[in-house]
Formats: sequence, structure tokens, C-alpha cells
Amino acid sequence: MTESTLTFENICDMLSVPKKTLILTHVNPDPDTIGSAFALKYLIRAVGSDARVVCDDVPGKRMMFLLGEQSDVSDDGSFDFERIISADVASEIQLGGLAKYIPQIEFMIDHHEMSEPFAPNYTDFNIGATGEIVYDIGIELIRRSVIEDLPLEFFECVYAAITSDTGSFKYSNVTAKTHLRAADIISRGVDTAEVCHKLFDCHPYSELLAKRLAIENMRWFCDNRICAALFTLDMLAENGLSESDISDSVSVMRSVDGVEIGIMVRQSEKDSTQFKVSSRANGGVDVSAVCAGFGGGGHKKAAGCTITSENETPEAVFEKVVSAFTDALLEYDNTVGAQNE
Ligand SMILES: [Mn+2]
Repeated sequence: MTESTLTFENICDMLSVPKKTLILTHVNPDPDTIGSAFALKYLIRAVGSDARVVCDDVPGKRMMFLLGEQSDVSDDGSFDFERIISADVASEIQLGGLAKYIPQIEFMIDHHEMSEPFAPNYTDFNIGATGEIVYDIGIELIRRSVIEDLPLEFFECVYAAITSDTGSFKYSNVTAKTHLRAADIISRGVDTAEVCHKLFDCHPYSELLAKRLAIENMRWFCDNRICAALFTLDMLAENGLSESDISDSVSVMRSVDGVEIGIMVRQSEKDSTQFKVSSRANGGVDVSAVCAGFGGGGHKKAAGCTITSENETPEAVFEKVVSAFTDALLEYDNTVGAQNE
């Protein structure tokens, strides 16, 4: 675990200074990184400057409403910035091509336990979402009278970040404060039902087909305690699907009764020698530790990594991944067994 090099007050002081800011998000973007980054953009505008959010991937369609007037998050180099910050990015690898900006990053805001800071950072492990930190910054700048108020879009973005990273307030990372923040957001007029509908209950048909493909290709390990699926580019092409259609399919594996670890391995469209691994735990196994072993990271119950295959078949990469998670599960059994003796 890494200690923050900056305090919450430091971050609030720095964000009180109007500076044109480039805001970096992580690859394989989720609503926490996108929502937090766009909320920061609204906050920086309220302070009197401007910002642009960039990502080295295209966010899923369900998140596009968070982009507001910024139609895309590509780093086209057209934005003239005076400062760079990152939101919800745990490690250099998660920046993808944006890692070139690392020497210029003023600070990072994050909440990942396994984070490997690449710049001065404020990290709070005890909260469910980076969006909660950004919400607190907004409220603090209002309290300090740095800004008078924040637009509804700010609160919409932080709500999307929070509800997404807490599994709609279902995960064990939810605290009383999470609900208090959400209550305040609702009282400010955000249509939270609409935000949740857009994020979670409005799937393109192709995504449903992707879930069917996931169910058809589930494989079982460790007495059915691990459920995993491999998606190759050939499989996607045969089914008329793209990589973004299957980005959430790991939840299918995780949701089966009795499963302790759900795993999805998918071949990358951008580079077919790369495989993106997503993992989710229901039990006590720390999947972020397994992903860290492959240069990735995340949270105890939700983590990922990218593996570059060295002339291996997709099947061989899949086996390597499953065997690492199997080892972790067996090791966990031993630890828990030892504690119970
Ligand atoms: Mn997050």
C-alpha cells in the first residue's frame, strides 16, 4: 500500500488556482474515471479556467452522456494546457499512451489500494469511488468560497462515478458517508434514476448477445469456484461483436451462485498480441494481488491487467491466467484454514 504524498487540503489549494488542465483517465475506462474526470472539468471551469478530459480508449456508449459538450476523449493535442492531473488511475500501465505525460503530471487523485503512484498523489483507500473524493473537493471549495456553486453536471458526474464503483451501493466499499454524499447529490436535483438507467439498464442489443456468448463459453475450475471465459478476436468477429460489447461481461461470470472468482480474458482489437484480463471476487480472495503479478491492479474484489503474449496461443494465455487465480484461491484456502485451526 502506498501513502499519499499530498493531503486533501493540498489538492484543494492546487485546484483553487485557475489553470488550464488536461485530465487523464485510465484505459478500459469505467464511469468512475470518466465521471470523476468530467466532474473535475466542471470544477476547474467554476474556478475560472478550462479543462479537457482525455483517455487512450473509447468509453462505452453508456458513459457518453457524461462527456457533455466534449464529444470525444481523444488526445488530439489541440488543447493548450498549463497543468496535467489524473483521476482514478492506479498505475503507469493504466495510462496507456498517455503515460508520455507522466513527467508533467502535477498530481493524481485515486483510491486504489494497489496503486503505484507515478506522480505526487492524494489516495484515499477507505472510500468506494474516486468520485467521492472529487465530490468532497467540490464541497470544500464552496465552503472556502473559492467558488459560489457547481453546476448540476458536476453532481451528475460524481454520482455516476460513485454508483458505478460501488455496484449501485451494493459492494462492501460503501460507507455511511457514501450514502450521505449521495443524499446531498439527490437533494441538489440530480435525476439519479435517469443516471442509473443510462448506466446500467439501457444495453445495446449487441451487449446482450455478448452476454449470451459469455454464458456459452463459461469454463469451470476449482470445483466450480472459478468461472472464466476467453474471447478471441475470431470469436467476436464470428458473432458480429466488438470488444466494447463484451467489456462488462465479467459480471456474468461473477454473478453465478457459488462462484468466488469470475474471470474474463479478451484479446485486444488494437493489438492482437495483447490480452485484457478482468477479474471479480465474491469471496475473500484478493484479485488485485493476482493482477499485480501481471503488472495490473485494482481493488480486492475487482481488478484487471493486460498481458502481452510472447508467441503464445490465446488458449495458453488463458490457462496461465486461470492457473494464477487458482493458486491464489488455494493459497487463500490455506490461510483461512490455518486461521481456523
Ligand atoms: Mn475507481
